[in-house]
Amino acid sequence: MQDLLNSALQAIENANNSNELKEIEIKYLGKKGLITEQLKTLKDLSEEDKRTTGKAIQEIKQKFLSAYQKKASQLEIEEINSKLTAEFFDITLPRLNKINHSKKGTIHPLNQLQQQVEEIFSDMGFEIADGPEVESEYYNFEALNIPSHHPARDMQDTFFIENKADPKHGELILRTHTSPVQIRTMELKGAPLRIIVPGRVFRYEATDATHDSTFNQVEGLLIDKNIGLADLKGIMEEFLSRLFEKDITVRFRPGYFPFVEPGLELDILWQKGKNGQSDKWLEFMGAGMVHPNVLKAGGIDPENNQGWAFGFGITRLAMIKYQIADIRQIHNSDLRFLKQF
Ligand code: FA5
Repeated sequence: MQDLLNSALQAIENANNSNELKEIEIKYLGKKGLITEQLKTLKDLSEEDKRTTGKAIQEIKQKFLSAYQKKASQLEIEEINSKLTAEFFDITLPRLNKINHSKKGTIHPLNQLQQQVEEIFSDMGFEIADGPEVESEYYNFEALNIPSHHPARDMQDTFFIENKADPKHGELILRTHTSPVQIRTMELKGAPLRIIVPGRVFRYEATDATHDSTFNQVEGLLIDKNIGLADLKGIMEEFLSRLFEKDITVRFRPGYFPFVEPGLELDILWQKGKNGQSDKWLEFMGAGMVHPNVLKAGGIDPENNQGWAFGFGITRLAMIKYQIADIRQIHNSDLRFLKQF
């Protein structure tokens, strides 16, 4: 038995890792282990021998277990340490140059501009309103004083959604301008109102350098008592001067939109004419005093309230501000273009 113990202790001592140690435990203490087998022989011995031999085997077992546990914890520490060494990484290492940081995303120029527009109008007390891109004929046309068969419907060629007629609101369409949100917000909030509506609009037209079939507009609507066009002129000059970071002069020209009366176009003075040449004006947006029929459609009493509205193409504004020659570049997701902003 002393030999058995010696060989067991020697095996434990020589174990290189916890798997080998586990094998040794099975070899000596498993169901058919060498020490276990010794215990099984006890039943054939006399009472006297059982006691002495039993005690001796138990002592061997205890010595085996204590050597085993000592070795097990020693191996465990060794194994943790070697794992830590293998998995060590240096968090202070400088980055590898081959990682191309120019691939980091940037905010799309159109969104950058929209954020700026929202900020400036928010500072002037305007709230930002929203409406659906899939709109009904009622909100896009009728409520804006454009009945069906009105020639003005041809001014904005329309995408229709197939088989989606709604008896109350007419066909479903892709909105052709942000003006339907005027009616939706009047219905929702009533007077007074001071909102801008940035949003995407759609027109069924051929594209060229200045026309796209999807583009973004910003609608403006102010309704209160004793409101006039002088307020509109002041607000637009303030807005444009802040946006272009220089003093901007604007002028009104007569214009026609069925939902405003009088209707007008607003131009920006872009270049003062030198040496007797005429000034260069840029067409910027449509606007006018909200038509009484439109106020009525929105549930606002036209006897006691007035307002003005405007709508400009922010995609065109982006072209002016960032000097983009072709509007179609704005939506084609070409990284060589987008990385410039
Ligand atoms: C309108 O859409 C009116 N709803 C604007 C308005 C609102 C007038 C409130 C009065 C009161 P218009 O169709 O002109 O108007 O479009 C307004 C702006 O959208 C244009 O000045 C232009 O900047 C832009 N725009 C129009 N068509 C296109 C297009 N195909 N591609 C890019 N921008 C366009």
